Amino acid sequence: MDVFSPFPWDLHQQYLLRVQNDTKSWEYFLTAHKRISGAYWALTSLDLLNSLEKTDESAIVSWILACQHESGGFGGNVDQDPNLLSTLSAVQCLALFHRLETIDKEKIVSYVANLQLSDGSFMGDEWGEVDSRFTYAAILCLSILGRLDAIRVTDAVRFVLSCLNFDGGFGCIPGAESHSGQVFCCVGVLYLTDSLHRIDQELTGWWLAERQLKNGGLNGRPDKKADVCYSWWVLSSLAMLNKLDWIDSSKLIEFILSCQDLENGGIADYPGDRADVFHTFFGLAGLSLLGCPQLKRIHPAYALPLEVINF
Ligand code: GRG
Ligand code: ZN
Repeated sequence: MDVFSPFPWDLHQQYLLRVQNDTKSWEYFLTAHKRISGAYWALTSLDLLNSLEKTDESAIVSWILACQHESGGFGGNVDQDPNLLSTLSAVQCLALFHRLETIDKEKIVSYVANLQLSDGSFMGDEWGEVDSRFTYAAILCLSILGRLDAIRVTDAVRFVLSCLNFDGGFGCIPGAESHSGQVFCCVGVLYLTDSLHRIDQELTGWWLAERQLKNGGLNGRPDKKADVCYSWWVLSSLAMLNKLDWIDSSKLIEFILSCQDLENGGIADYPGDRADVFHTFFGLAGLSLLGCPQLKRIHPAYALPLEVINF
């Protein structure tokens, strides 16, 4: 029997195209300030479904370019201040459309490099919040642009290692509780900088594998409930550590499939809840890492289809 069944990829494609164009919905209004990240989740999902050509590439690219500021950074929408996470999303979207060659990369590089602090960490924007998420965003952005040499990589790695906890997980800053989202960011930085040998990969692998619950789903930290987004944050971390087989993949596949809306398309955070674009991406990306034949393969650290990263 096909373990990836039922998987109505055409319904998921229609769902993603529909929500992109539904400018009157409440969700559209609520997410207006970070639309560029929403665009990244939706466009990457469509690309995984082999359907990127169904989008209006020139309109989307023009809008992305209109979100860029003089500093080189991108805002979450045309009227928003620049920040590192939106800048990463913009670069990822441009990479999906193979449009990186048409922009001024050096401006983006200088925006990112200017956000690095003396301890190696990165601020999310000019206001100064520090979080290991921002180190990942900076390192990935510069990896995609081929300009890791523009920052102090050794210091960035040292900061990430200072976020490592005794349990093998990572937090958002030194001393903060381990959380799967942060583990993804920190393992991602170590992977992209060839530094995974600096941690006890078995211990981190154990912390990640223990996120699987009886229902097959994964949680974000101990004693929390399973949620489809961790099929990305946890599973991609295990993939970077080469330990995907440390969890029961058929049970996870079953959990993700049980979160699908089989009538209208899309994937929810847990069974019976309402589908949204983010969890649709996390579900599809998880299924891609698990080898679903109807999806393109995704890269666990770049969070883009493998064929986009043509090094
Ligand atoms: C390109 C894939 C990609 C990411 C960009 C935004 C980002 C970089 C990383 C975010 C990593 C992160 C911290 C993810 C966790 C998000 C999440 C589901 C937080 C929920 O935390 P709680 O405490 O939920 O509300 P739990 O499940 O712990 O109860
Ligand atoms: Zn979630």
